Amino acid sequence: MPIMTSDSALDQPYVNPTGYVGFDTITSQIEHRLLKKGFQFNIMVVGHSGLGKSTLINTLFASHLIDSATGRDISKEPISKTTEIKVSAHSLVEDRVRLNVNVIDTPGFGDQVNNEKVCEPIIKYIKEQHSQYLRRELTAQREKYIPDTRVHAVLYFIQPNGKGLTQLDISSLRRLTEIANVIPVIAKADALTMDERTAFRDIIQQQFEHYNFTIYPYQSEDLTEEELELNESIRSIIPFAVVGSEKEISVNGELVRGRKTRWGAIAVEDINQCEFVFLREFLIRTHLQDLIETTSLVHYEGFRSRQLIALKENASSRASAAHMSQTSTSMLQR
Ligand SMILES: Nc1nc2c(ncn2[C@@H]2O[C@H](COP(=O)(O)OP(=O)(O)OP(=O)(O)O)[C@@H](O)[C@H]2O)c(=O)[nH]1
Ligand SMILES: [Mg+2]
Repeated sequence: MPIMTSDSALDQPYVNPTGYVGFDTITSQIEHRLLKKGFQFNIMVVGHSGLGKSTLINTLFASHLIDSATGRDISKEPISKTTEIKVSAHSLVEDRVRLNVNVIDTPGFGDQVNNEKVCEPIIKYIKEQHSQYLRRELTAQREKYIPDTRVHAVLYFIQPNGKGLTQLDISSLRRLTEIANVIPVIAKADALTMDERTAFRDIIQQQFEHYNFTIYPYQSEDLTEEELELNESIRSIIPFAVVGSEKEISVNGELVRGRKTRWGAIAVEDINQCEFVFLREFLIRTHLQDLIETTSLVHYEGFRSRQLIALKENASSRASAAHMSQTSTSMLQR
């Protein structure tokens, strides 16, 4: 009997069961399983030094994630300079949903003696997570749940210099966009006026196009009309102009997360003052699952197939070398 492919299954006319079968509960079964397991989301911050990378991560999750491992109440202390790649694991719960977040904080560029190599450890870290996953996947007794440490999103911080990307940005973005979902942001946007931000965004977008960087979210044929529209509007405001703050300030007698600037107070969550809320919605509310899936289906898959092809080629060249030496030995013996 021929096996029905999914395409031909889709072409079949609908069949209405005569009695209740019960598979309409499948969505709640999936939901139950996912809720039990929780979600794993790994986010990395990268960019020049002192751009507010550590601060923004803490603003994003509305808690003092970085440095929280020490267990001290440090929410009132300033964040210290990041000097090495530091991973901190957190479990956040909202309603019934558990979100496990790994934050990978990286040292800012510009402090190292050899700046050309500054991105190297970051690239190595991302690749290493892929190769660890692959190793665990290839063991004979594969684990039921392989812990996922693959980097799902790289928040890339751009200096608000009004001019454009630096050479270091260009070389780093070129490599990062090839192996991970990169989401660029204009850091410390309070340093620019609204008009300056728009002009700066245009320059950056042109540079992305010029250098052919594939910035997340990607074009895909599998998306619905609605998703395509959403992605289009997101692309138009990338890079998000953001402001981060760990402190609360008083705005109209109300305490809100924000900063005092020379132009007055900026409330981080005010959509008229910066795009922090859009970034958070995009990362956590609309694209969290897609970031996780894309990492697995695009970036990891690419890594996996390259590795396996290399392995196969290696094995076959070893086999042919062995065959050749065997043949020459037998010829010599003749
Ligand atoms: N004006 C302004 N200052 C900010 C903003 N975000 C953070 N800062 C300040 O910038 C300084 C550096 O912030 P960090 O979060 O440590 O920056 P970083 O990018 O992690 O720095 P490195 O770890 O050294 O690379 C701190 O004094 C922050 O308070 C922002 O959006 N606007
Ligand atoms: Mg830092």
